[in-house]
Amino acid sequence: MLSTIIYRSHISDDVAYKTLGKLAEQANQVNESHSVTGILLFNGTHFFQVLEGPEDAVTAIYEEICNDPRHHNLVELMRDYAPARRFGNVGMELFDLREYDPENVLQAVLDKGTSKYQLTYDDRALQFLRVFVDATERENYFEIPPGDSWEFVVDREEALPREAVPSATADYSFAFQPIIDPLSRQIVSLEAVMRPTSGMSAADYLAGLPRSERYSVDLKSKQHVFAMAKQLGINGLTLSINLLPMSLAIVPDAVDFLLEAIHANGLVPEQIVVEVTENGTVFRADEFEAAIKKLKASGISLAIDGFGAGSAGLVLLTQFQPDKIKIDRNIIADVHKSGPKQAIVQAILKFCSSLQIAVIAEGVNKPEEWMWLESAGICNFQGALFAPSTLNAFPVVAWPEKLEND
Ligand code: FMN
Repeated sequence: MLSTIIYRSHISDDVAYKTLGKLAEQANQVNESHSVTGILLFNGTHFFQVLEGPEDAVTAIYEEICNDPRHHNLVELMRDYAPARRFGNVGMELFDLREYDPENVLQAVLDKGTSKYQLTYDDRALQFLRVFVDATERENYFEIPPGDSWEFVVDREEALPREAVPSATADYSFAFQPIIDPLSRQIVSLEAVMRPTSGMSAADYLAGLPRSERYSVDLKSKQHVFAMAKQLGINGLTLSINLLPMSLAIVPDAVDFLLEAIHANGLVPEQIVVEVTENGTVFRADEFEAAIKKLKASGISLAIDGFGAGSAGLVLLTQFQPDKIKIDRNIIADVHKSGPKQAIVQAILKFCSSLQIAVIAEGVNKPEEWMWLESAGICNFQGALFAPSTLNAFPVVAWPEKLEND
């Protein structure tokens, strides 16, 4: 199958420009022997490359390129399939954009680098080329240092052993994981996630219960969370709990039940955040909306969990706006390497800024993910990079510290 990959990257500091000609010469031979087209643009700091050809060959060459130390911060912009070649000339053509008149550079690339095969004006690959040549996306290139330029260090005081509390019930207990602001070293909130004793996920456990019990079990489990939070001594810290949207919509007086349990454990509604997923909010929309109104009127905050993974995300946002959005972990994973993920995060940040909604990145596991997201403007993070979720106990946080030699 004919495949096209486009990426951009940053040249490494120790690479002399004059060696690029040799690089292109060697690549030309490899590409030619595999019927691959490589168009490489260089603007003095960044590379931009189009690779097109048989999928296996393109993938194999691209893997080598990804591991090449001569560049870093490689971001994949496009991976697409086509019925016919867009770029006719196989081999490798290097364009140092600084040697061209900006007015004519795109035409020069097209004249030399392609045989104008199937290249229509609105072709996505051509648009990417155009954007790189015009440098219109340059403010979105966040250059991040290597992952090992930070160390993640447990605060000695926080590392003091924290007492685990007894499990909530025989069927399930709760794991706690903080949401933190790493640079100001603050725990923003503590999230409690149901952990069934059987080892299955909370979603599967609840889905396995008869419908008549599912939502009341979900709601009543929060009574245990509030009791555990009190035992753990969360004091004034914000506590995030998860609820199925339907538990709010169809259990009679669900909000009153929550409020009673909150007060009974010495907590206040203002320190509670209810996280709901997008899935399921579209059913029983009227009841759900009524429960949300009551929830908000009581002082409890609302967050959308796993934003971007469900089915109703943007429509939901037109109907009511939560206080917080947690961007789904699948969007966060390897965001520093993916152009589509970066574009989505930036769009989320833009509309959340217009709507005054706080943004949290969940499932942050790598320093590079955190650094890219921090550069994009996110301040609140949750993930194993900082603190694992901890059963029946207050988790210990490892705070990032910049290593001095970087
Ligand atoms: N190698 C290719 O075979 N084809 C290419 O199109 C290609 N483009 C490259 C673009 C850049 C910006 C860089 C830094 C390297 C490129 N290379 C390309 C070189 C590969 O990364 C790698 O060095 C090459 O596949 C030879 O690997 P080897 O020395 O391990 O055999």
